[in-house]
Amino acid sequence: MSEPRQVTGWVSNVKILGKIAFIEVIDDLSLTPITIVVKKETNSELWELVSKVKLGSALKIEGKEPQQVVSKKGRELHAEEVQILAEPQDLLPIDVTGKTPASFDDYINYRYLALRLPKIRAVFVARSIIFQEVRNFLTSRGFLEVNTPKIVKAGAEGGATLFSVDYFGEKAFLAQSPQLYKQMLMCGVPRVFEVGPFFRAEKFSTTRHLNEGWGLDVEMGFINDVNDVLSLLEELVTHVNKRLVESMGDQLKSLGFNIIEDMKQFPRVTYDEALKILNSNGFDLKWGEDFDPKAEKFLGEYFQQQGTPAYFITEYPWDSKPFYIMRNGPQKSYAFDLDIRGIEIASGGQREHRYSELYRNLVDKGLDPNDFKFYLDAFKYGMPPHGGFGLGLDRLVMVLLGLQNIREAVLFPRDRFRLVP
Ligand code: ATP
Ligand code: AMO
Repeated sequence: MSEPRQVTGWVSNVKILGKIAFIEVIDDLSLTPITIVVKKETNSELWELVSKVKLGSALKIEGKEPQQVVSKKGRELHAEEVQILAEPQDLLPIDVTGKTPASFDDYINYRYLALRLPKIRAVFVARSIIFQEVRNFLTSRGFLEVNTPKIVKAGAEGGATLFSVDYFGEKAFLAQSPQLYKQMLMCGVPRVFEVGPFFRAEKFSTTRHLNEGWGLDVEMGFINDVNDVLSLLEELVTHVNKRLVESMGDQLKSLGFNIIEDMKQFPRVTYDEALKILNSNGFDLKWGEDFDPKAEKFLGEYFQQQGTPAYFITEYPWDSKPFYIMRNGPQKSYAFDLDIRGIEIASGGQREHRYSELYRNLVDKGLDPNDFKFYLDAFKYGMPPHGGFGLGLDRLVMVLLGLQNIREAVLFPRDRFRLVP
């Protein structure tokens, strides 16, 4: 037996086999419970206590690890002292043994309990690794982590999807993205990133839209062209996935997650080439049209068949992209999307950094340059060529784990019908 040690956690299963009690306890951030063993003959007082312990109780256990572990789950503690810290007052609304599945909604309504289930806990452990690795990668590449306001005066991604806020009598909005701020910062810092929430009043009820999400925004100055941004994004996603697979790939696979073991190189196809692929496969899309979810899904399967789950679509029509994107000739732009498994994960591009061109872009998109004065001003003082992207972190978690619904990747999702918990 080892030195005595302490374990704290919740009872997820109780098995009494004759004179031995096996209490499974979810402790730390482990994805499998630790088995607490109590033998009647060694400690009858303790036996009395644990043989009546209720499922879901919070315990503190002192005990020793045996030399040989019998439990298939791999970790065991022979208890010497058990303290019941809290007991459930009601029947648990979801089965924490995982034997009887709960409804999709109940896993969200009782998320705190669902987190005791290895398959749900795994998602949020993976999410935390993904967020950490995003930060590690970008910091190692010389990016400054910044935080920009979430209550703003102007939207950057189209007026229809803004939540309005009464800001001491003045009309304000919840930020749809840090777009304007991260670009303004390009006039003072060469490379920035932000991990933060964004808000979109979209009335979609899809499996990949939320009304509050977490985004990664990256902006890099002094770029040669948009390919610098594509390469950085490819390296970032490859790094994050690699680290995820290294840290918990085996556990994820054994829990049934359809992970991506190898990202492979990301093909780069232009919008025109993607349109050609789609239209030669039964679609009837006109030049300039955005790819709808059906077309995105088809392209996802097309590239998957070639063994590449992630791919870029570049040179989008300028008309379909926001004012801050740089034009590429009369009709095209330097905007791109990154899709993984047929879902848009990120979009970005090279920006228009020349004041007069940017001013013209605003006018051409029907926007009033006066509303954007604070932003435009930054382009007067030596704004370098720059580009970047916005990446939906909830969507990234979803596709890297092979989840079917973005709500599974978020602790307390906000959609049109969900404001609590
Ligand atoms: P963007 O803001 O760049 O459009 P997005 O990630 O919201 O990004 P997608 O999810 O790839 O875009 O969907 C592409 C577009 O298809 C959406 O912007 C939206 O206009 C439209 N769309 C997607 N799902 C629906 C839906 N259920 N109902 C109506 N429109 C939808
Ligand atoms: P875009 O509007 O494409 O671009 O958003 C960037 C990424 O954010 C994610 N996303 C969403 N995820 C969940 N629910 C939503 N409602 C939602 N809307 C967007 C997607 C999307 O690819 N400023 C630009 C980025 C840039 O050019 O830097 C922007 O916001 O994964």
